[in-house]
Amino acid sequence: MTQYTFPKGFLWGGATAANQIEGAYDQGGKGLSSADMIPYIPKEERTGDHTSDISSQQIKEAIEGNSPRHFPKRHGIDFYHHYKEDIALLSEMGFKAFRMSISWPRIFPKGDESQPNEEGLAFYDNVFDELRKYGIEPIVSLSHYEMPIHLIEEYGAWTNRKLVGFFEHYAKTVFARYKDKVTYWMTFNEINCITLSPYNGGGIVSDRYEHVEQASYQGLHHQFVASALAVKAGHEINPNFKIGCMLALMESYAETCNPDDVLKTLKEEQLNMFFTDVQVRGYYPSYINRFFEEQNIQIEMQPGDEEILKNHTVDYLSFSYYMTFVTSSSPHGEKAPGNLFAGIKNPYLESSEWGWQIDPVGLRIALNKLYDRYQVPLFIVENGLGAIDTIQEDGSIEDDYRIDYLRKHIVQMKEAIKDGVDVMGYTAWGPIDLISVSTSEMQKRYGFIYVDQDNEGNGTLNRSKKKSFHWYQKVIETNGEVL
Ligand code: BGP
Repeated sequence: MTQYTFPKGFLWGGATAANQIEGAYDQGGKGLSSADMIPYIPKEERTGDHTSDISSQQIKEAIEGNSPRHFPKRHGIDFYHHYKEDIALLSEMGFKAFRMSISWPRIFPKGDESQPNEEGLAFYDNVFDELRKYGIEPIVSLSHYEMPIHLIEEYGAWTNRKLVGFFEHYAKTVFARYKDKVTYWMTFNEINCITLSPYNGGGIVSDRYEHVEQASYQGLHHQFVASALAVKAGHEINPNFKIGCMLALMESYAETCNPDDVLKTLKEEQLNMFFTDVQVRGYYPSYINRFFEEQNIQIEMQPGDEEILKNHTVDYLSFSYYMTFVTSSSPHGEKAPGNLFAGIKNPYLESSEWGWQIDPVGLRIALNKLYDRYQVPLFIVENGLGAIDTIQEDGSIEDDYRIDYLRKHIVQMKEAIKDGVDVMGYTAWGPIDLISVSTSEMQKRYGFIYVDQDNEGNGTLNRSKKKSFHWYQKVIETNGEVL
């Protein structure tokens, strides 16, 4: 029978990443991570939109400790010490699910050790126990934009095949440890990021490679294999595990009905679907060969790789959705930025304060297309509005703009469910204000819960409820009936 509303057991909640919330970067035996190297650069001094792709020089300064900059991802919002208070607030909102990531260098400080760091493992035991206490399902990413810095400096990060083994060992360690506490996993956050923002996605420092695309796509192949091996190991350790892939979805419309525009849009769509084609279908699609040839990219595969990819595909497909783009065969006009990508401005859409084009209907389109293509459960694991919040005199925050954004997207998700799409859950990005990945800002806030901290790291870190807190609480309580 057609599902006309949100299914029972729908995973409502919010999503975070260790490097954007935890802090305590040098506590509990944690090693330095790639994210710990990323400084906050004020807007006036920035050269691009994205500040996460950094240079060898910046890494050197950060490691030697002689940079005058503030490093926001080292401190996050200090979830490491506030997790009990934060989880209690999430539970008050009625969360069914909480997406978070494990910080790899908290478990393996250097990344290449055989023995894990017990203090790191114990921290996540505590977090999972706390979530379980309130009946909140943890949704855990193994890798969300961070890796031990040692693996970058010593091995060249994901360009090196050895990373596959290190990652597999890390995955097996946490799967075995948390097999009775966690059911839902995902391997690499926004796996397409490695080709768009190589440092962020794969620890690849662009100035160290002559042909960065070659390095990135080779690194990506290693991530594909590592992800499939993790799926294999996870299913062996607990057959009930649900292990997914995660894509930054980049829906784009052809600017006109000129066949050249339509073709260009199709080609861009293939380049976005390439990642999930491999992880859901289990093989490299034929269209990618031409792209590799034109870009002079050669993927080195080992015997057995194709079989690994084929035999260990993911259980579900999760993705982030923030904006859409427009594609033209002859690029022109004003650019509309996005989290990893920029396109042409769409005259029918409004934009966020950061220029991201807001497109709720695009979410319904994307859900339909993804389900047509793959026929596996879909999970929206990131969606939300980054905005500057103003605190009223009485301390309240009237974030109606955020409610409006989320409501419109949830309405369209519901329409997609009516269309017959199998959607398993929705976790809004940044339920508690956190550090922005693209700009390292604190003032780009997504939360239902406000955190008192500014871009330079000053503030009490006190948590308070915004208007959207009460709105989302109602949405979850009524399983999406009251929006
Ligand atoms: C996604 C990342 C998240 C998150 C989000 C919002 O690409 O997976 O980690 O931060 O984008 O982006 P930003 O923080 O730049 O606003």
